[in-house]
Order: sequence, then C-alpha cells, then structure tokens
Amino acid sequence: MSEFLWDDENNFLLVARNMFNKKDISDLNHYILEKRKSHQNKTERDFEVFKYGVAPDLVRLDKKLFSIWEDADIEIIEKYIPEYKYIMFPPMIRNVSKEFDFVPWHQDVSYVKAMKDKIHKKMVICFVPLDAFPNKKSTLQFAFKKGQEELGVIIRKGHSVNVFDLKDENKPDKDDVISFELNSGDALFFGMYVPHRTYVRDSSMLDRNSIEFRLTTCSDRVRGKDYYDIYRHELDVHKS
Ligand SMILES: O=C(O)CCC(=O)C(=O)O
Repeated sequence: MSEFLWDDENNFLLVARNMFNKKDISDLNHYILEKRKSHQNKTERDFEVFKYGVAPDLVRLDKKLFSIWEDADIEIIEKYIPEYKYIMFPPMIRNVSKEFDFVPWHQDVSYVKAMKDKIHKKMVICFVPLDAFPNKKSTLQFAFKKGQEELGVIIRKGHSVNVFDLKDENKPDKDDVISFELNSGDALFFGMYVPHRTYVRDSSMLDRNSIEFRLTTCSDRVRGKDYYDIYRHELDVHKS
C-alpha cells in the first residue's frame, strides 16, 4: 500500500509502491556499477564526483540513467504531484559504504539555496533504492510534521558534498522520526522542507546503492539547464 503524508508541496512524504519495474532497476544498478568500475582507475576526484553523481560532465545527458522511467507507473505522481514533470540534471547516484557517506539531518532546500542564481523555486525529491533487497541496506529516515518550514542549517566542515546539516536545536527527537520498509521497485517522494538523513540500522546494511532524482515543474525550469521529461521520455536539452 502506498502511504501519503501531506502538509503542502514542500512538506510531504509519499511512499510509491511498485512504481518501477524490478528488472529495469536491476539493469540500472548493473550499469552504474560497471560505470563506477571504469571510473575507479581515474583520479580520486573523478571517482568521487561520479560516486556522488555531482559531476555534470560525467553523467550529463546519459539517457540510460533515466531508463527506469520509461516503464514507470507514474499514476501516483499524476494523482498527488501532477505538476512535477521534469527531472533535473544530474541525478544523484549514491553508494553508501562507509561512515563518511552518511548524510546527517538536513532539508534539501539548503541545496537549492546554495545554487544562488540558478534556483528551482519548486522541487520534489524522488529516492529510488537500486539493490535487489533494499530492506537489507541502509535507507532514508524522515521527520514529518505539519508546518516544517526552513530550519537553520550549518555547513559541515571537511566534506565536499552533502555539506548541510541541521542546527542541533532543529534536529528531530527520536520519537518523531519515520522510515519505511522498501522493496525493489518502490520509491520515496518528499518535499524540500522534509528533514531526512541516512539511516543505517546496523553495520551489515552498508554498501547501499540508490539514485535520487529531483523533479521540478514546467514553469520552474531554469533557462540554460537540461531536464528529462517523465511524460514524454525525452531529454529536454538546453541548446546554447
Ligand atoms: O543517500 C542518503 O543516504 C542520503 C542522501 C540525501 O539525503 C540527499 O542527497 O539529500
């Protein structure tokens, strides 16, 4: 059963069950693992940027990274967040294998603000686990309550990616947090004010593979940026 917690479009949590085809998920996982191996021989920085999916030059315009959307059941998007049709570049590829990879409590609105002049005013996040048995791996944990607007952030020192961390006074109490048992093909959608973090129940859950897509609306696209259209299955590439 899908679950849906809603306050507004910046503060919601949606568990989309069986949204993606399991075989497509497995194929994408293999593709990413192979691609990662081929970057292992490159410089450490090249490898790290690939691993975090933050290098537009390495993952930009790779349509294969969007392949799971071709047969996706997007009815749930049409029902709850129909405006969100465009995936931003690049998708965020994650392999969580050591403590350094754990992301502490934060809201994704911090990343948006960090883009300064290239702000997407509207954005929702879609987290997709890529392992065959996501329940045996780390996942995301959320804090959801009504009226969660922007909470203060601090910048984590010594990290080059995922640098934002909520201030101590804004970190959720342990009774207010929620996580979900996910199967291959399931996805989590959430708004940019929802505090979330990496959740590792025990150390046998390391080595998780996942991909995160960030979706925006037609009118919130930014001139000069590229997108993948989830309805037409096309790259909407900026031509300069
Ligand atoms: O993949 C994770 O464990 C956390 C990622 C995350 O929270 C983010 O990219 O905003």
